[in-house]
Amino acid sequence: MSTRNPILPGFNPDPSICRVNSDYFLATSTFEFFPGVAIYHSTDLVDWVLIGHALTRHSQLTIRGTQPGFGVWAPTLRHHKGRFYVATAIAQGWGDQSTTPRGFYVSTDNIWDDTTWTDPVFFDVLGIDQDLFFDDDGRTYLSVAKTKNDGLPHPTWEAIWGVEIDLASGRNKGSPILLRRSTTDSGVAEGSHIFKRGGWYYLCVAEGGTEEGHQEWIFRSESPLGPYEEPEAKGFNPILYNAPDLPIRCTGHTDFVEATDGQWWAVFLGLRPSSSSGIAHMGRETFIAPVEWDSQGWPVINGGRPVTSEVRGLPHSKPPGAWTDPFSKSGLTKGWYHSQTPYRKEYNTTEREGWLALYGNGYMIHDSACPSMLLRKQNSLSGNWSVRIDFTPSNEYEEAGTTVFRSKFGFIALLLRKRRGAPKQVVLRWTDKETDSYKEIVRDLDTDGPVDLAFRASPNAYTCLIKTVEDDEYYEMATVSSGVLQREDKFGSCFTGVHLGVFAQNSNHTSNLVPAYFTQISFSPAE
Ligand code: 6LW
Repeated sequence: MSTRNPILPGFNPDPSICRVNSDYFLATSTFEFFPGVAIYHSTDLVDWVLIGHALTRHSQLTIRGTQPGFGVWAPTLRHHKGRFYVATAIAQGWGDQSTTPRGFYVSTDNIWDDTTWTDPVFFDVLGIDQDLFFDDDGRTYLSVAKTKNDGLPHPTWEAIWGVEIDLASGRNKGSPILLRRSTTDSGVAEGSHIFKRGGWYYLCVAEGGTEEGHQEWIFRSESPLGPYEEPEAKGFNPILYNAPDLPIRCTGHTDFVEATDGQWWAVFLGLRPSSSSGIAHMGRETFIAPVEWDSQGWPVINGGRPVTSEVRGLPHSKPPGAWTDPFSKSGLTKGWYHSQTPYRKEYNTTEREGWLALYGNGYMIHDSACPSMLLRKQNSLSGNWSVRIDFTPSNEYEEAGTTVFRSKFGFIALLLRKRRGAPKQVVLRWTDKETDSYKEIVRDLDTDGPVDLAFRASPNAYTCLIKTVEDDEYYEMATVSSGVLQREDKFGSCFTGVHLGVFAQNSNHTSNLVPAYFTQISFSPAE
C-alpha cells in the first residue's frame, strides 16, 4: 500500500501533529496571511480536512504592513488534559534584537470551533518556534530557538533553549538552559520539539537553514532540560535530509506522532521545485514518513532513505478533489485567507444570491496592508481555476479581478477596469523581477455583462484566459512563467506558497463605490 507525498499539498509549512485517541490534528504556519495557524484533522494520517484556525481575532493576531515571509511562524500543537494548545510567535521583521518575537500560546477545549481559542498567554523567553512539552509529572516545558546576541540585522537562530514554565501565566520557573547549539555549517538550530518514549526525552531540531541544507537532528536525555546527547553511531544525524538534486528537497522541521497501532510517523516540511523554473512556487508543503526505532532506541525515518512521493504503510490517498464555494447567505466556506489582518469586512454573500460581493479598499494587492482580497491555497500544481465576475467600475481607479498570488513581490493578476471615455478593458498584469515593476497586456472588452476569467495552471506556468458568458471558447491573453512568483533577492522568498483568489482595488487610495460580484469560483486539480 502506498500513499502520495505531500500529504498536505500547497502552502503548509512547519507541521506539528498530535493524536487524541483515533483523531489526528495537525497545525501549519500561515505567515502574513489571516486567519493564522491552520488546523487540519484526519483519522488515517492520509486524508486531511481543514477544520479551522487558532488565530482568528484581532486580539490574537494583528499583522498590518508585515513583509512577506514574516507573520505567524512555526507553531506547536499539543493536547493536554482535555485542552489543545498552540504555541507560536509573530515575526514582525528583521531589525535588531528588539524585534525578536515574543512567543505565546492560545488554547481551547473545543478544537472544532475557531471562536473558542483563548487570547494569547505570552512567554518570557524571546525567540521563535515555541514548543510546549507536558511531562507526566504535571510540569510544562517551553523550548525555543534563540539568536546570538550579536546585534546583526539578520539574526541567526542558532540554539535551542529550554525552561520550565508556569502553564497558567506562561512565566519562567527558572533560568533558560541551553539544550542544543547547532554544529552544522549554517549554524541554524530551530523548530524544536520535545517528546517522550520509553523513559527517554527526545529533542528534535531542524538544522541547516530552511533552504537546501535543511535537515533534522535528534538528541535524547533522561531529563526534559537535558543534558541532551547525540546518538553514538557516527553520522546517525541528520535523521532526515534530502539532497538538493532530488525532486523533493529541503526536508526537515519534523514532529513525531505514535499512531493507534503503535507505528510512529514523522511529519515535516519539504519543497518540490519545478524542473524548468527551478522554483517551488507551491512553497513548503507537509510530508510524512514512517519511523522505526533501532536497537539503541533511536528513530530511523523512512528506513534511512530519502523521502519520495510514495509512502509505504498508509492507505491510498485521494487526490485533492474539485472545489467550489456556493457563496450561501450564511457565509464563506473554510479555507479563505486575507493577506494581513483586515481592518473591516469588505465582502458579503448576502446582497446577491450565490454571489460574493467584494468592495475594493484603498490598498492595492501590491501593498503591504490588507487589500480587499480573498485567497485560497493552490493545492495541486496543475489544474484549472476560474471565476465569473460582474463588475462595472464607476471610475478609472477601480479595478477587480482574479489573481495567482504568492506575495506583493510575486503575483499574476487578470482584472477589469475602465478608462475615461473608453470601453471596459481586461488587463493581465504580473510582477517583473528585472525591472522591479509590472508587465501588462491590455485588451478592450466589448461587453458590459459578466465575463469568465481563468488560469490554467501547470507546474511551470499559468495560462491566463478570458471569455464572455456567451462565448464557447476562452481567449488566451498570455502564458506567464511560474518563475515570476518568486523573488530570490527577498528574505523568506520560499517560506510561503501560492494562492488563487479574487480582489477589488482602487489606485486612488480610497474605497470603491461599487462592488465586484463573483460567482462560480472553482478549482479543478489536474494531477
Ligand atoms: C520557522 C523557522 C524557519 O519558524 O522559518 O527557516 C520559519 N526556519 O523554523 C518560518 O517557517
